[in-house]
Amino acid sequence: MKRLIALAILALALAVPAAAAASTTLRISASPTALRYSTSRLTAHPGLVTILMTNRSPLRHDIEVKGHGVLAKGKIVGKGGVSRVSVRLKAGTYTFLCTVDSHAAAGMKGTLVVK
Ligand SMILES: [Cu+2]
Repeated sequence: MKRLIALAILALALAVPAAAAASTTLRISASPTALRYSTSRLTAHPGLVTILMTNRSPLRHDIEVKGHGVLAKGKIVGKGGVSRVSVRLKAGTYTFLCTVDSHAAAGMKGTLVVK
């Protein structure tokens, strides 16, 4: 019985680092009618964070994540395309935005909270 408990504790100890290195995939889209994404707030766990941004707009858009020394950018895509950014993030608050022209200033941006 003691051995079983010891094994259970060991299993828990091994499971914790795996959870801390979780990966999160977030799906958003670009509005077909405004310089906006489908959301201005995203949350993820520390670890590998992937954002897939589907462009439903006739304008070209992309997705970039920045903050805390991180700068990662997906490609610029036209209507129907998917811009993908994948980056390892620690806990903190980051910004996601479109880098095309002045789209971010017009509102095409949001906050990504990693916790
Ligand atoms: Cu844009």
